[in-house]
Amino acid sequence: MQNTQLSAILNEAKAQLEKAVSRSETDEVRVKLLGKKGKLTEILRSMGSMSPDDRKKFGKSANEARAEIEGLLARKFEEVKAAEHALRFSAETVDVTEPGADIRIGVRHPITLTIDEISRIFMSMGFSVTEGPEVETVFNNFDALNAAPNHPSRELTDTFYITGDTLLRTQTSPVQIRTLMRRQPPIKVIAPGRCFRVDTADATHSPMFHQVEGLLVDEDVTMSDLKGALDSFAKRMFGADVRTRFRPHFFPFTEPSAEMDMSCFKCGGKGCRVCKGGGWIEILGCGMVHPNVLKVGGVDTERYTGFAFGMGVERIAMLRHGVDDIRLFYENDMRFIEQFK
Ligand code: 2NL
Repeated sequence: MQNTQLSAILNEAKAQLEKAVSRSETDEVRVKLLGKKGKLTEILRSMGSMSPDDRKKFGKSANEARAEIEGLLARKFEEVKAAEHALRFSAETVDVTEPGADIRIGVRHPITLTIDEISRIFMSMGFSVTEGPEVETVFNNFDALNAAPNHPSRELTDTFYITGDTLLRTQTSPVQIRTLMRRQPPIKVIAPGRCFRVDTADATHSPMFHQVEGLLVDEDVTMSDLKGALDSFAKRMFGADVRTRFRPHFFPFTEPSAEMDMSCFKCGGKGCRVCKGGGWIEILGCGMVHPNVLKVGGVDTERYTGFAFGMGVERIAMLRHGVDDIRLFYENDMRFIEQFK
């Protein structure tokens, strides 16, 4: 190397390539020094004014410098290319043997499972399952069910009214009223679903809860049919050895009316924590359909009679599974929900 300009360019090439970390940065160095407007190119242009002798010598040196820089560039290029690949490989590494992300499949809710179980039992006795709206008319929810105009459950403090004549149903009976008004006997349906009553939530109360009601209307239906069907239900839901008893009660929509107790499935009736010592557990309300209700559906009350019943799904689920707080059903804590699948 005989020329200070050339050695300056060579040093510049070395210094800049030292810093370059990518192929594009390396190429920038090439353009700056060897490109059309590069420094070396510029110097070569100035050779025109040299004597032939100087030009020959300088040209030789310049070619050597170019060759050296090209060599440096080529080496650097390979170096950063390898580094870039290594970086990309490590960044894009996929462990094909890694197990896939856990897909969480939900489970059916314990209330759904309980409704399904109750429905299955009544379906096996020939009942069909019917559904209806949660927003109902005051007529379907109260008037049609023979509730006196001053019946306490009609109060604003007990029922969620939407308007003066619509409300959130307080039981699923309106579904059966709809069935009665649409069809003629024989009628044999159950109506599971969500109900609403103004209530402060505590361990046994919730303003939203579920019921399964049943209605059977046909010729020659008696209280014995009611007792047989509901006793059979209790045995299949809670165990073949439970016994049932019927205590007189009052409902506006049935006459006579009763509440059904079953002997405690836990202690067999001796008295324990589950039955609170009494040996009996109340599980549903029932009765012979009041003629006034049958008349709403245009049913000939001289020819047909019927029985009806209603039960709280949460209560049945709590008894069966030993759940002590109704609010657990509505918190959507999967640790709770998943125990019932
Ligand atoms: C209870 C009591 C009951 C009914 C519901 C009913 C429906 C029609 C006609 C007559 Cl369309 N009755 N339903 C009858 C007796 C009792 O529910 O304690 N439920 C939780």
